[in-house]
Amino acid sequence: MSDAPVSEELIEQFERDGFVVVPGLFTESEVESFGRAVDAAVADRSRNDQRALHERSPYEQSFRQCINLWEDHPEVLPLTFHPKISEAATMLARAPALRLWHDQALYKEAGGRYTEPHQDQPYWPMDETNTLSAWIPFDGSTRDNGCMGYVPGSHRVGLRRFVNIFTADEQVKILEDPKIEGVPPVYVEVPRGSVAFHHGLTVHMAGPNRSGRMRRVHTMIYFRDGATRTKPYVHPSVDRPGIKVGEAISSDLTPIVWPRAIGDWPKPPRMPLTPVLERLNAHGALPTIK
Ligand SMILES: O=C(O)CCC(=O)C(=O)O
Repeated sequence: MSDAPVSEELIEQFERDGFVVVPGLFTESEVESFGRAVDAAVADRSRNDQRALHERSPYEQSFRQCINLWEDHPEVLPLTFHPKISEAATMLARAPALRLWHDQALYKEAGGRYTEPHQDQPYWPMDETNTLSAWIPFDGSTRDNGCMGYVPGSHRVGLRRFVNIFTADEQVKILEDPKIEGVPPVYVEVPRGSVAFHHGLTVHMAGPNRSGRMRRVHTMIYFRDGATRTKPYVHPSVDRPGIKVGEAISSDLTPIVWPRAIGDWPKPPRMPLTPVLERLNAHGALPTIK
């Protein structure tokens, strides 16, 4: 029997479909304690936001987004750098080494709106597409609470299209793009303790939360070590460490997650936000490091 967290069959499934659910990556007690840690971190980040759901922007009605909780909430760090998840991601990417792009909690409130179909990669200022996300629903995800839907194979058709989900731009209908038109999304319920992975180019979305309870999700985004910044547009993962276009994306803000010795946890860097990011950070989406 192999100790590897993912089988060759699951890797091939990921390569074919652009998403896969890997079962049993967490123990029950880990799900319980990590869920509590992220709950507390999200509550802390959003402590100054008194707005009701309907008072928020459409994007914020899809979920509350708290980025890089590993930096300012030490109890989240062992989740973001969980060796089993890091190793599984590296195997799925068939990469020699992966770095963390960033982590984020995505908490979809009861009554929260659907998440618009999009690809992740166009939001990131790098051309290399060996990227993927781990999506961890602490209570499991269902059609009722806003599970994810994926367009199978959409990462392999040469589609790379920016969808402005930040302003809920209904003009851009990526599902009608000729490259994937007619391929229905597959909605996937993820059991508690399992992790869903999707490729950075996979078109995906999530349903609304009709469950009456918060959909509690934590995610980690990974990219292959050696990628370079190829675009100038604003992103905290490269702007905070001052990485310029043409430079390798390697800093203490995006540490190697795997291979990494067990127990060798990355040290959160003390990198302040840039003035532009300070202005964008109205509701605790980013850590404030002074
Ligand atoms: O959780 C959601 O509603 C959307 C998640 C997503 O788009 C992502 O993890 O890339």
